[in-house]
Amino acid sequence: MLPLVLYDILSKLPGNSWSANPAKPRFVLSYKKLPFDTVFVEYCDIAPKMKEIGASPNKRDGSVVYTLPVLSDPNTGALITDSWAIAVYLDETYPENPVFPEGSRGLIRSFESAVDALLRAFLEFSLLRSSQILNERGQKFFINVREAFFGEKVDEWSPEGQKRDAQWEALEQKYYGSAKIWYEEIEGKWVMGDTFSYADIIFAAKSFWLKKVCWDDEWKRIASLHDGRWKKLLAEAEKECNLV
Ligand SMILES: N[C@@H](CCC(=O)N[C@@H](CS)C(=O)NCC(=O)O)C(=O)O
Repeated sequence: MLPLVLYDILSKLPGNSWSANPAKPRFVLSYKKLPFDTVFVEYCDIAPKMKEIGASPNKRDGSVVYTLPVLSDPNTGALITDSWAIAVYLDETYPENPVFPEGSRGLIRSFESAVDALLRAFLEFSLLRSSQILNERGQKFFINVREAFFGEKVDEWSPEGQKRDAQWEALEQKYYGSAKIWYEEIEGKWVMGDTFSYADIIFAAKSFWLKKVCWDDEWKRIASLHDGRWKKLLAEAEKECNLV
């Protein structure tokens, strides 16, 4: 079998990998024990590079935008944009070790929407930290794109004080507070009890991202929340996916 190719976003961090959306297919590929190589692309080069390889653009709020992750599968010729479409493709093409237990896709899709909606309240903070781990060229581009998206200059995204405090409150109480309810609703380690699924990958990928982009004291704050359960859950998901 030829290795698949995952297009991910370059950063200054050791090992480069940091971004939540490309982390999801990385978790899936490793969980399924599929061989793959990663091509890291500078944020500002995503559109030209994806046009060059013939990848389809994505949609964001009605506009067309080239995004990562993209997966290329030389075994079938498939070239897929979007983390969700990639997960579905991988489960359908390589059914061993499924990440979507039978009949779960619709619910997991809703789960992802719920996670993303809760994240919105502290997105400016997380994206500020994300911008800070990019190389200069990538950082400039990233900030321009997100300033247009938020309608706010980068300095206004998450200034220390009331706004930052409210973002932390949303992160700790709404985001991880809701997750606590979901994960406590059923006995067992995962969202679906004893069955590991793409829902856990969605959630783990966000914690992975926060761990990578937050400053040490900020990650410690998240890691100690609810008796350390989110740090532990991330470590367990990484282990389940053969990433550590
Ligand atoms: N729904 C998409 C979202 C992908 C996405 O927004 N990717 C970001 C990086 S995390 C991106 O490539 N952005 C490029 C840009 O905004 O120009 C997915 O899950 O793959």
